[in-house]
Amino acid sequence: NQIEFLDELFNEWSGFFLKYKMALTELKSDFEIIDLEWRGKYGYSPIEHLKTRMKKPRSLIKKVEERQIPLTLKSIEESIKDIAGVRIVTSFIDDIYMLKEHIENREDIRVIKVKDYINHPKESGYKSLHIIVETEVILSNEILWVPVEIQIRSLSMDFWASTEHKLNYKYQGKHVPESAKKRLVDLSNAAFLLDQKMSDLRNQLLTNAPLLLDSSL
Ligand code: 0O2
Repeated sequence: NQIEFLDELFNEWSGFFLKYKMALTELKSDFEIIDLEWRGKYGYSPIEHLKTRMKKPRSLIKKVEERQIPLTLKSIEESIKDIAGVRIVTSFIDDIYMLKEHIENREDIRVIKVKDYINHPKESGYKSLHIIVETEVILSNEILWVPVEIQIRSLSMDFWASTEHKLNYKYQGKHVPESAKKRLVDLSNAAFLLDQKMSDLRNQLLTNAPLLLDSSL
């Protein structure tokens, strides 16, 4: 009957999302450990803050429709790699690439694809480094490698992206005026300039007085 069918469907979908939740728990703790290690050893961590998110079913279905993927768990699993997402925000641009290198060197993470929207920004002005990885999840009697999208960006790139997202949300389904699009690109460039100036200042301070790099930075 219908209740049993819905029950079964619900169990199947909850089971499907479980491994992604495990992967996020794993990665969050991995990066929190790195953060503790860096703060303890050097008084400074490249991680300003970190968030995890599971893709909302509505956004998942939208992507499935756009890409014309069959609505089966198997094909969704094979085609969509950002069901689980981690966003790491850093203070400086250099920290983004330092974290990338760290991720590439970890044995419990396999890098599948790197999308560098910092050196190659999107038309919207969006800047961020996206790394699609598979992370190791150890269960009681098996090991899973689960895909996760890690987005790494600076505070100012994050400020731009979240504000732009809110502004565009108001226009959902409607045409965003060209003048507004252009201003958003200009604002993205202005945010990037701030990043570059902060990096310059940091490098200058480090060259003149390396000890200034302390936890208050
Ligand atoms: P949500 O809510 O985060 O799930 P692909 O075909 O895989 O190469 P895809 O999957 O669109 O392309 O991946 P892409 O473009 O590398 O990254 C998509 C995600 O990056 C988005 O997630 C946003 O989080 C972010 N993003 C990309 N472009 C923009 C932009 O112009 N503005 C903002 N604010 N964020 C952007 P989703 O899937 O849209 O949503």
